[in-house]
Amino acid sequence: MKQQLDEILAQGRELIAEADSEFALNELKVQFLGKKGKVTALMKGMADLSAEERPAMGKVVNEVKSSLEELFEARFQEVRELDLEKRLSSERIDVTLPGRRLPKGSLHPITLVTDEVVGIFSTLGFGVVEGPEIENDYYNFEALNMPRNHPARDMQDTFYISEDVVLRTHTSPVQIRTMLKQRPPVKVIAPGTVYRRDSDLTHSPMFHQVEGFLVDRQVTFGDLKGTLQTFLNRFFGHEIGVRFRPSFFPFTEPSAEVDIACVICGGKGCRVCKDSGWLEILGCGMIDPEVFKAVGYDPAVVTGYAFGMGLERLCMLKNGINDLRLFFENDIRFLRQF
Ligand code: 2NM
Repeated sequence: MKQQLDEILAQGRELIAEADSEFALNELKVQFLGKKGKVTALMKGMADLSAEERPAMGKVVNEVKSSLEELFEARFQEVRELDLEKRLSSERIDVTLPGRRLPKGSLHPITLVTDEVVGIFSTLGFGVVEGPEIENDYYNFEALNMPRNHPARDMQDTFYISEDVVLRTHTSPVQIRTMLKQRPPVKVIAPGTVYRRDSDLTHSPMFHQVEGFLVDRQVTFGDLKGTLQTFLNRFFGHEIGVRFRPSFFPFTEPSAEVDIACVICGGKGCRVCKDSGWLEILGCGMIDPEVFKAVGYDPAVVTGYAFGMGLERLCMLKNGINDLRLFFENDIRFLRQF
């Protein structure tokens, strides 16, 4: 029996040294030390020994068993370390490699001019207000001196949601809401999206506007002219020719349309200005007393000016863009240039 044990130990020593994975070692451990293993079988055989032989033999069996256990434990340790080394060398990460860059987006050109226009008027002391794109008839039309049956609110131009609710056709209702909330002096601009039933090469049913107004005692048309000239000079980056032509809006009296000297030909005449040398760029006027009455301001005490401009046109002139549709197609090759 002693000889058998020595053989088992020698065999175990050899096989354990050869095993090169945790899996192989586990299998081997079952073969030697498991319930049906070689060592366990010999221990059971001790029952046949005489009482004198048994203690000495028991001691040898235990020694072999613990030797094997030690061998297994040591080899397990080695195999684990080998495994780790193998993984470290095959799965190595080069931390000095440059990272993968995320593609960077850019702001839409209309967003950029909106921010620029808002920025210029902010330095001139205007606050910025916003309001809903779905508006009550009252704020969009009635309070702006456009009673029912006024041609400007014809079904042709307005998206009606119900009899009394529309998609705002301009940002003026935001001005009305502001006047109803604040007492003069008030000096704000309202940038935003507006909607009109109009769709061709030069009209989109959804477009963008900035409107502004100032109400105080003794505001004059001269104040309006100075403010707009200053704005246009800053926006186009140089002193720019400006002319005011008489016009009509229901919410201003007197009213004017403002032209700038053509930024393409400098006033000589070209295709963009249709050989006139001038480009229409915004509308403006002195706020009509009827509007003041609607918001509870006393027209005998205060006066005010107001103006409005389309941002798509402003953006096209500034960037030499000749097709309105480019703003709404979201072609990445177009957008990337801003
Ligand atoms: C324009 C032209 C002229 C305008 C008027 C008002 C308000 F609410 F104060 F009466 N807001 N905007 C106005 C005046 C807008 O856009 C071409």
